[in-house]
Amino acid sequence: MKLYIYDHCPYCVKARMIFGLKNLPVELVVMLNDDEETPKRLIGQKMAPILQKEDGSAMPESLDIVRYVDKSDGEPLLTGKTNPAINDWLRNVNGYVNKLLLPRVAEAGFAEFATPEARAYFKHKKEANMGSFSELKLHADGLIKKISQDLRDLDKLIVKPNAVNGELSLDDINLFPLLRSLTLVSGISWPSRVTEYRDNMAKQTQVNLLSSVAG
Ligand SMILES: N[C@@H](CCC(=O)N[C@@H](CS)C(=O)NCC(=O)O)C(=O)O
Repeated sequence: MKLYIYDHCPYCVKARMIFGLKNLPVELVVMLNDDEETPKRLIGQKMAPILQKEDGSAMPESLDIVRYVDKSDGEPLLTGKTNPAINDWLRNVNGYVNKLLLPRVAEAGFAEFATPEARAYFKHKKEANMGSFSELKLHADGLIKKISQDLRDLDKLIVKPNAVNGELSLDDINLFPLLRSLTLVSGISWPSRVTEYRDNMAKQTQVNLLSSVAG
């Protein structure tokens, strides 16, 4: 199967995680960020991730892909209970974290930005929604303090390094992509259990962290 992604995209990381966790082969195709033709041909809109199955049919929506792949061998892995506190934590952090992340993403060495046009497309589209990146960057120090405090709260919720609630669940699929994105940002203080969880999940899911991609 082929998985069409952007490397920076947290939804794409969700889909990548399930292949890695199950150790199933998948061909990753990183689209250029300004390539509208490929996703429109596959699913009728410009959106990633997209799973192309062996029969050629294409499936959008990260969590649909996760469920489909997890069930594909009759031995689902994501059988653990979710914890509403993880969902609440993510909802709070997702309310502000893009202000910190998107200006960094726009400057980092991701394959979807291999041409200047692809990088400019991303910046233009996101700035239209979020305001100018140079303005957002002025708030970086405050946002780094805020996320560092929120990570301290998360530390208390981590049950095991190999599964946030002790047994793999959708909470892991939702939480790890955000932690991976945060590794783009230097200066964050990472509490020990969150660090151990982040590093262990990167290994288990075979999805790289981003410390070396930062621009
Ligand atoms: N509900 C979708 C959301 C996916 C999504 O928002 N993907 C973003 C990239 S992070 C996207 O493709 N946006 C269109 C664009 O980048 O032009 C999912 O879970 O798969």
